Amino acid sequence: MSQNIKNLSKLVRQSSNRWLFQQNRVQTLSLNNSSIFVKNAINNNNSNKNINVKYFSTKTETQQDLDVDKFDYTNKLEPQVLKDYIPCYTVMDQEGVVNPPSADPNFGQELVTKMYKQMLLLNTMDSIFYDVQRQGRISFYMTSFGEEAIHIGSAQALSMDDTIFAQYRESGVLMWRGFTLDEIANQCCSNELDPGKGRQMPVHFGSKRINVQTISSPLTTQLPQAVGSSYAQKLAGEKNCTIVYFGEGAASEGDFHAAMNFAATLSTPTIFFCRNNKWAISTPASEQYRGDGIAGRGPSAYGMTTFRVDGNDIWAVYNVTKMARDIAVEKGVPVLIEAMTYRVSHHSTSDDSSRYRTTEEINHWKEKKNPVNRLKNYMIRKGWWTEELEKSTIKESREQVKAALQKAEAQKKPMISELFTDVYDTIPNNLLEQQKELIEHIKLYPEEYPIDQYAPEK
Ligand SMILES: Cc1ncc(C[n+]2csc(CCOP(=O)(O)OP(=O)(O)O)c2C)c(N)n1
Ligand SMILES: [Mg+2]
Repeated sequence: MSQNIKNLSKLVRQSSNRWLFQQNRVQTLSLNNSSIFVKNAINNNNSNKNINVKYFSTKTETQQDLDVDKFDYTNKLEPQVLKDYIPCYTVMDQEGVVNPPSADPNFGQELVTKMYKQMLLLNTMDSIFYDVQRQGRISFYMTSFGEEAIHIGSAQALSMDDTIFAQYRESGVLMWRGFTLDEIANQCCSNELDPGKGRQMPVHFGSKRINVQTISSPLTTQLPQAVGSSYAQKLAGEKNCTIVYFGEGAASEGDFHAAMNFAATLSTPTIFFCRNNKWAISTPASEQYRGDGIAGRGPSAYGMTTFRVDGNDIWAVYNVTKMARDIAVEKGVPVLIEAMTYRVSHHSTSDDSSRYRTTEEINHWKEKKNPVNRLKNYMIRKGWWTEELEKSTIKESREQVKAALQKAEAQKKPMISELFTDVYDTIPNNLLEQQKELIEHIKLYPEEYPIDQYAPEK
């Protein structure tokens, strides 16, 4: 089939690791299944015959597609309103029964037990770190109570080569990828083993080893970045995608719309994963949007493949994320997921949610829609779990978390001079002067500063 192609992209290799990206307009090329064959050299007059040139399409359009008026015309004057809401996909009830049974991913006992234990470990860690913050031992903390199924279900559906951009309430995703309790404790305690050298607030994790970009607090900045990351994956011909997690509150930022439109028009393999937990600090979701929530923006506004899923059902989250990943990677297009859930905890240690919502509301979600209990009931039905196992696992988790915390608290803080490093490749003179001044000042008044808590200067 011969098609008109617009926006054919050309990657020109400038040197071994430098690529120049250019746009070309071409007339014809042939399509064979999903492969695109460019007819000979498109730029026949390209004088740089010897440079390595890769061609691929960012967009194919049939003649029909070029007609932007896809709607019907009508002579009836009537206001149009939203008619259909996107349904919420769910397969496992609170008793752990999967319907239809074919929707059960049917993982073995070992893997499901690992998933469940990970949820318990996340809960245990959150409880201990929350208390530790209240005792003033760390400066800040955010828990993930109520969103455990989103973390483990979605993370299990991804490949380690898929890049992750997180917002901040996704610790379980990192843990599932192998981010250790020691790494978490070192970051939260801002000690010298923290790769960020204590410059970020607690829970702003990141790790190259597990392919998770460092979290940054300004909301929604990670969405356009994730589109760039997935576009780069596509240009490099990788069979991977980038997933970006964000809250329904973050989706009110302009960056959400810019990112969605870039992803849609550039056809990038991005998974936009919205955790709709009904609250953005004290602002309820009902004050964030009108219409059909976040999912409703996908198909109509951005022409994007979209799912709405029960975020408290781990198998539904897994199935949806797996399908989203297949679509993103195989078709090279973005997918939007809106996972419906509830933020059971306070927003962070700086928040008291009893000021703006009722205990009844929280208890409803804790008791009637609890994602951890749902998986527990599934396991009990299979004969894989007992109350004794539950008790011993929680006890073990507490010991692991406490041990990691004790070790992290015993570490020194990063060297004071590190305050000035890593922003510039070469530290500019004005910063060097300030660094010298600070070190001299501390030497002059040692009794005024707890310098023994910091790693000695090298
Ligand atoms: C640009 C920007 N504006 C405001 C804030 C302050 N802030 C931090 S978290 C938050 C609420 C975000 O809610 P949501 O995206 O729903 O995520 P959730 O906390 O519910 O997981 C706000 C307003 C910020 N960090 N960045
Ligand atoms: Mg929220």
